Amino acid sequence: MTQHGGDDTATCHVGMMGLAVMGKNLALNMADHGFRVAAWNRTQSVAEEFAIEAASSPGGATAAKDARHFVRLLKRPRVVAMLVKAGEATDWTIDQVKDLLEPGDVIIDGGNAHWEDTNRRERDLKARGLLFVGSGVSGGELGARFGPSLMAGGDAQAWEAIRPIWEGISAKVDANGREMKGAAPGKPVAGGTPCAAHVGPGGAGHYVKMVHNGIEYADMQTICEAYDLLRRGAMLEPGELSGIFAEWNRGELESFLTEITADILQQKDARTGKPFVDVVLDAAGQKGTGKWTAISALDLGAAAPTIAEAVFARTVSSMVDERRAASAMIAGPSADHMEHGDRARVVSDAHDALLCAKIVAYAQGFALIAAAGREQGWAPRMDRIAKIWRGGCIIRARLLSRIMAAYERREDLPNLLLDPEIGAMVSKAQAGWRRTVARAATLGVPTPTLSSALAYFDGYRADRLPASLLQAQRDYFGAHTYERVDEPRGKHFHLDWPDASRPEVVVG
Ligand code: 2AM
Repeated sequence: MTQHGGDDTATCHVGMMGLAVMGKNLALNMADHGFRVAAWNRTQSVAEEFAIEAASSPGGATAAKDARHFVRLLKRPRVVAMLVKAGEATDWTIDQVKDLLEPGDVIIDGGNAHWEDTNRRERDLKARGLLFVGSGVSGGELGARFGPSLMAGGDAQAWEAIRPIWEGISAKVDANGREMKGAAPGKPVAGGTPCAAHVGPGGAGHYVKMVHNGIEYADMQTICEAYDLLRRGAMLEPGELSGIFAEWNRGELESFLTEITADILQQKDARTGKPFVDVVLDAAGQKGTGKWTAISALDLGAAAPTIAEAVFARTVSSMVDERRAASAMIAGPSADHMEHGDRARVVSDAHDALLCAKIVAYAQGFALIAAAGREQGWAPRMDRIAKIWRGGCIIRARLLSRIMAAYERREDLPNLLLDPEIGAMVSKAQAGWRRTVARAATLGVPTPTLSSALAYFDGYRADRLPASLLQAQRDYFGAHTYERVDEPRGKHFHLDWPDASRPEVVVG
């Protein structure tokens, strides 16, 4: 077998189109697992370089000269993965091969497509007999190289065709739900549960990846708020806080994000010797998946306020100059630190707030996936989603094993907060959560996600909400009608408000 495309026989198990860092790393991962890769890139020299790099791996690779050659290199049914820029580049890349492929062949888009584009592409390709999988790929460059979390959407038949590859290259978790590491980079993990699954048809895979990112926004922001409150409220230094996060990482809060937070907080800036967090500009960036999640929640009428708050918190942070000016003009509360004796309590309360808010962010994310599933007819498998988020991805966390168990106990669980085990965790921790939010409000430390999660929790568990007053207001100014507590749902009334003597009328 040659590496440079002279060989036209179908020797490759999988094709990869788009060999920038994500595509290249995913393809090297495939080759490490013994899959021979046909490599194609818009700029052909990139494919040649890739084949040379992959030559020493068990699978190896063949660089394709052009799309026709690429397709000829693939065993049937052909599996073509693509990792190119989301948007027009994806459509263009599909166009390069769609006329060359045959019914039953599979195209996988592992890019960051919007799920509605994935729905469209799947429909269009199905009309040609081609199977299309929109797969979320999480874990960044390192995840792609050594084990990502893979959330595949599309036909069950397409999943069966790609399953050995997708399960093979994904991250693996052990019996305790912890990510396993290979003996050395490029040496695959033996055994373990794969973090790859079919989560539903059409755009479900990309939808689940989008919500993963939304939860990630909330998860990161809650950590930042706990850090801020402990630093400004309890006068703890970054070095001490690093130790606190490291300790939390040995308990229920164990997660990739808790772990890296402990690392970050002990990092010193080489130039100034200051804590690294103090030299980083406090303006958060965003690429849009958190925003997409919040927009989708609003479109569906699903409540994901904590995820939305996390997006807005980044937006507020990015208004650096305006905040600096406002800070000189608007005073906050005068008390600026805790009693020293309270420290241990403040720290353990912050832990509890973080745990509860994290659970709420997951509850909102899963409820959002369920709502999208109902609208799209996807029947997404929640237990599988929790299962494959346990390794490879940014939100991997101990809590996800509990969430998986909750959905295994009850597949149609309407909200994670209703699971007995998870509900008990929140009950136990809620007093500390409330004290944390109250403390932050008193001190003037912003905690948009910790607070919004608590408001969601109290709203969700409320037997009666002041929406009764709200409906009365709507009926007063707009004759929008209201329902009565003592009449069946769907029966609408209107009161002629300014004239108090007039009786209410039944509207429908
Ligand atoms: P390139 O190497 O030829 O630039 C990530 O940028 C990947 O997407 C790369 O493989 C890149 O190909 C490809 N890509 C970026 N923009 C593209 C476009 N407009 N059309 C096709 N492929 C594109």
